[in-house]
Amino acid sequence: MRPEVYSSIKEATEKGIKQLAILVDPDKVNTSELLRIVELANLNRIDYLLVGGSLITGDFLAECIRIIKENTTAPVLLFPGNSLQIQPEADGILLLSLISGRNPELLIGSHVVAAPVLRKSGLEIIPTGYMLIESGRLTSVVYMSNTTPIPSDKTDIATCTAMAGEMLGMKAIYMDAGSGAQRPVPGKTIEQVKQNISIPLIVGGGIRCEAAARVAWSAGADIVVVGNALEKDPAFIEKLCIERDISNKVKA
Ligand code: 1GP
Repeated sequence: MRPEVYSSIKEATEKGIKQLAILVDPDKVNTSELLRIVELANLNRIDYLLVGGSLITGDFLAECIRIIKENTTAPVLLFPGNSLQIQPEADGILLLSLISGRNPELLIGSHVVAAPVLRKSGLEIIPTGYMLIESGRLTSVVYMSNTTPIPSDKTDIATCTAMAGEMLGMKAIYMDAGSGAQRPVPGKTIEQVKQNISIPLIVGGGIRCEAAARVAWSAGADIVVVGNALEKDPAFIEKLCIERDISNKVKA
């Protein structure tokens, strides 16, 4: 049986090992593009594959997960924009509570509705404090969640929000500038948050070059998530993995 995904995230975090996750939005890839991404993910020993989107309009989600599962041994985690995206074929789910916002549906309401489905699914549940950070443009996730993101220069608000998430029992914090963000989460914000929590810190949104991933990892992100940039250039996976491996060697 596969060890729990969260245990490996936690173990790597405790050892200071930097990890990389690819986000696949099933609306943005076809089968051959997906197979190419998975092939590159395998070749470069990607740590995790996330699947989901703020709004999925096509019908490729279940098939997308099936194809990924058939072609890789890397853990596949759902990163759902809503409870329609729950798919038992994945290994686990980042069960997101949008703690940066004040929309009760996304803090607890939709989780109540999803709870029996999740229980039956057998998915590994990873309770995740999800924080949106303002990024220079109105992203889909901000619009769809009907919440106000944390201003990117308010490191104190971000830090207190992450601390509260940990105190409430979240097992990870995900700071997201949103897919296609103009600006990624600032290094200073990542650094402050990391210094004040002990659970794994996931950071994503708007990371389009190795330098941006390096900034996030060196500021304290345990897992960097990249989606959009790979849809345009799947070969970017290799550059990101080289950067991850350099970050890990520098640390060792
Ligand atoms: C979005 O953090 C993820 O929720 C990834 O963002 O698509 O901009 O890489 P990008």
